[in-house]
Amino acid sequence: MKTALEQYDPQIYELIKQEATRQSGSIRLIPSENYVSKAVMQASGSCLTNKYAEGYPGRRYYEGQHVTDLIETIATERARRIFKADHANVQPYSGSVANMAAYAALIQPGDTIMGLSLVHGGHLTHGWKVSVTSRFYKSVQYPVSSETGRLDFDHIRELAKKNSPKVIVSGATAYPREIDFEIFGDIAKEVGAYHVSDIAHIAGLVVAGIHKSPVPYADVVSTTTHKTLRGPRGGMLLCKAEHAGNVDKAVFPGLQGGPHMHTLTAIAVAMAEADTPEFVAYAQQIVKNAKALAAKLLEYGFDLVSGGTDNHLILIDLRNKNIPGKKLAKALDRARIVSNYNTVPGDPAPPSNPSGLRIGTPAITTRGMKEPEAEQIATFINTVAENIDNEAVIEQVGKETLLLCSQFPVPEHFIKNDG
Ligand code: DSN
Repeated sequence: MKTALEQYDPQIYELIKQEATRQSGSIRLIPSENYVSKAVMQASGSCLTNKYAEGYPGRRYYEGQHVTDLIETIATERARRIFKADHANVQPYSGSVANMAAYAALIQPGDTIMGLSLVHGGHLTHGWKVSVTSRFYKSVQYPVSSETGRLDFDHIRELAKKNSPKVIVSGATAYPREIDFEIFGDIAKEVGAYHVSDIAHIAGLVVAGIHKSPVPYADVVSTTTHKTLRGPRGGMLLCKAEHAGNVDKAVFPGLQGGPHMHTLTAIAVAMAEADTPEFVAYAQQIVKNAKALAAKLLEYGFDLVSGGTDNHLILIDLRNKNIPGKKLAKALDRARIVSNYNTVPGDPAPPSNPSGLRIGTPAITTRGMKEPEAEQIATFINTVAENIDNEAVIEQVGKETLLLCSQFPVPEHFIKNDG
């Protein structure tokens, strides 16, 4: 029997099916992407999308909140429990809004924020020049060390003392090493700044206890819910009790109107999934897979920023291979391996055509792939890089990729892929 979507809008139905097929028939290495479970997908596609719920449980501006209040309370409690935080707000639409809300809760426009430079692995909203965060706030950006590719805390402390920021942001979107949030907390205290920690990428590793949590050392912790945490597309803030009121006000009514209740519902389900031994095993495997992939790439002579990885992510500096990041990303895509081109620290090339490639292992780990498959993927990447202008070889790798994918099915969806 045809689904309602298939009957009503065959064009969109067909496109969703094509995307489902693409997602199942490719090796997705974008480190911020994943596959949610069928349960999360069902909650996300539920009737909660029909409900407005401006405000917070027990304090709404619309009636009919018997269920929404319970769902938001459950989502919040689960988030608080797994992150061991005093307070959680699960309403941010995504990570960028969550970061804006964290700043709005703590400081005033015109104050100074200090975050990791985008071209060294930070996020746009950590004060990068094209982000409104650098218009609303004065922005100071810290780099990673040009020698080690790692955070240089002496330099960060020196910059903080010189610029007296009101907020120091820890966290990254393209940093392959574990971050010492305690030192960030110490530096922030030394200069009288608040510490905001953005753990969007590593939240799943933090919940699983693989990376140290910033919660004890940060005033506010911001995260997305869809990366290693493997929930729906959304954002979340965790904070100390003293900031709870300001954080809530910054999200609503400060930056947002009604929360997306279908997303909150799916976040609740994802937080329950994250509170299981299976999730811990998945998170451990993410890191094992990343390390295996990195080790094999090193064997093939790839230059990795910082020399390897402690987390889910690998940043390849392609300058020694003389291949632009974009060219390799596009060739890999033709071989059904999906990555993203990325700047590397000190990159002489522009962000639109940078020298690096960013890859990660959350999505392949969710499919059940382990170290042998991670090594196999490194071999695929090397074969494509070595034959970057040879379409026949790239096509052959694409066939092998498809075969590998067929052995590791993705979580089911209501619209099935074409195999
Ligand atoms: N969070 C970013 C990423 O890492 O892909 C996008 O904003």
